[in-house]
Amino acid sequence: MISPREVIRHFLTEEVTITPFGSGHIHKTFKVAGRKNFVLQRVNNNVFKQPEIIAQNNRLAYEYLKEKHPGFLFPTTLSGIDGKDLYYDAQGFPWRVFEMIENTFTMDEVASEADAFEAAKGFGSLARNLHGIEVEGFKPTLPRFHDLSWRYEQFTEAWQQAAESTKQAARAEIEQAHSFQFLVTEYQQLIQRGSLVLRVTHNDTKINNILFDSLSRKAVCAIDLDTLMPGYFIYDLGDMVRTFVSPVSEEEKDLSKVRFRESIYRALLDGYLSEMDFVLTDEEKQSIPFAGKMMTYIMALRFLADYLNGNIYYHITYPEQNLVRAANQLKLLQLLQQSVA
Ligand code: GN1
Ligand code: MG
Repeated sequence: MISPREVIRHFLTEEVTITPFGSGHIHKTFKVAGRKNFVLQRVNNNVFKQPEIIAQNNRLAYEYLKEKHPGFLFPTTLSGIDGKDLYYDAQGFPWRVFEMIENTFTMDEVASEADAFEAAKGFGSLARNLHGIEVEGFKPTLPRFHDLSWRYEQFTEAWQQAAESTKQAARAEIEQAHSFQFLVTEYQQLIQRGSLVLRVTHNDTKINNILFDSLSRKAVCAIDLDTLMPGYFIYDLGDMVRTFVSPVSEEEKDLSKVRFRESIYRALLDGYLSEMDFVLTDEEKQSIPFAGKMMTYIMALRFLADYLNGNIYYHITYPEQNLVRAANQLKLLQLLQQSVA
């Protein structure tokens, strides 16, 4: 990899210290400490094949928010010394820099109802403030990203072409994944009935994509706007359910620790609806119970497919990691299926 120290010179002239930062699965992220602090990121352009679309969508949102909701915090990238937002290194990787938003922190697991409420309100306020923007101007940065039918097909392909030994190792998870196929049908029906409104959604509303204020613990802003694009509200609400309700994250190996916390679920719904209640249609609200199941299922399928494909998509630190993540998500899905109606 080209050294981040070399790359940062294309954005800043001062002396800085660079250290690895964050817990994302896709990009490489660094903290840059100088007179001010910055976040430096090498964009994974194997995943995001057209990083310019990210920039274009973000610009549209930024301009709209600046006009309609001045004061709303929406993190944008810095221009490089050449005036461009993205710097392409000698290996063809795009890099970008954000200003660090100080006196904030992220969490990987939700500890309290108050935190669940705040984080959901944070994502909800982004959705509410973008309500009214022309959706047609936004292009998908990742086509069919949360299309459950397509994710199921991809899982099926991965399963069919995996080596026998890999399939054996994942036998229990594959069987469980098949047993939830009815959710794909439910998804298709929702879409076909036209029950959901196409909106500009965040599409990656996991708990660690909200910055909390270090003192007040209020939500400061949503980060990771790579997948800000047309979508349905269930994608955002569902990924919150997926990452908030269990006391442990998707990385937890001890499945007995994966639990559904009813009071956290209620708090996150309250927080989200405190912003979005008057925006969502009555028909959309009927699909609230489906949201968490759908997004938990989609992540189970994606982790499992990646394991079967030989771990080509998500960063892993040990060989079974994607299988562990899939098992974790399938356990959570079972709990959601029992508890949410
Ligand atoms: C990926 O890179 P990160 O951690 O922000 C993934 C999300 C998953 C998430 C699971 C572009 O997000 O869809 O929910 O991992 N993003 C992409 O932790 O695939
Ligand atoms: Mg992301």
